[in-house]
Amino acid sequence: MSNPLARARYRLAAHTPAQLPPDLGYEVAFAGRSNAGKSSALNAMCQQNALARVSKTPGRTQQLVFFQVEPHEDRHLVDLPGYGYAKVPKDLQAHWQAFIAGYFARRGALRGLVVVMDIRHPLRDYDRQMLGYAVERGLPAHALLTKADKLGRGGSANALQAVRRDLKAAYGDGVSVQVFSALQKTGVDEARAVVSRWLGLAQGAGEAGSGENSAGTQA
Ligand SMILES: Nc1nc2c(ncn2[C@@H]2O[C@H](COP(=O)(O)OP(=O)(O)O)[C@@H](O)[C@H]2O)c(=O)[nH]1
Ligand SMILES: [Mg+2]
Repeated sequence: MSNPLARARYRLAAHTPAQLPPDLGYEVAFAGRSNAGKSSALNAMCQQNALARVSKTPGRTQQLVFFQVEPHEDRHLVDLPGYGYAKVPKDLQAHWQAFIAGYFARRGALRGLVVVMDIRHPLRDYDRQMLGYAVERGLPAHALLTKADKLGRGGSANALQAVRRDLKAAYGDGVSVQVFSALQKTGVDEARAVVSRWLGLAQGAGEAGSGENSAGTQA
């Protein structure tokens, strides 16, 4: 057993750089367009039903939500603001661009980025922008192609190959990718292993390499 992320809990939501927790320890950021399945992916990886719903207040989605991975005080999962339905005024958009760009450029604790994408609509502008921030900074990124249950096995495999090729051409070897389904729990162990490694948390004995859908990952 032993899921290193099982004891993640809500810590705070930051609307401005001044509200970020001290820049210490290790953190992994999660990005995704609205409705891509990011909250569901976080909950599946942490084996919790409502972790990522804590701060889900309509109209206040523009915040960086920090989940502390207990018992550690300095390991965090960071839920980045999504992009999509909400019509955001231009000046607020500019504020967010600057906040996120600055976070990626300067956050010392940031160890990696997970980009959650609907397997049927991967690599949209927002996804590429987030991947670009990580790669420019020299940070590793990992793409989850989620809702894989919506495609058959063959469809998922095709989508994975296409995205892998695209990522390789655009970003070289810095971005890995796997299929995922929060509904069917496909690829959860694999995603958790990547995030745990970036956080410096060992996967429990017997869990790493258990092989659930391990064919999907590119190292
Ligand atoms: N079929 C399927 N639906 C999913 C999956 N993950 C999320 N969803 C659904 O997609 C919608 C958006 O999910 P949510 O996690 O809130 O997305 P977020 O906006 O990116 O945080 C919800 O209706 C979820 O039930 C999945 O793996 N498979
Ligand atoms: Mg969400």
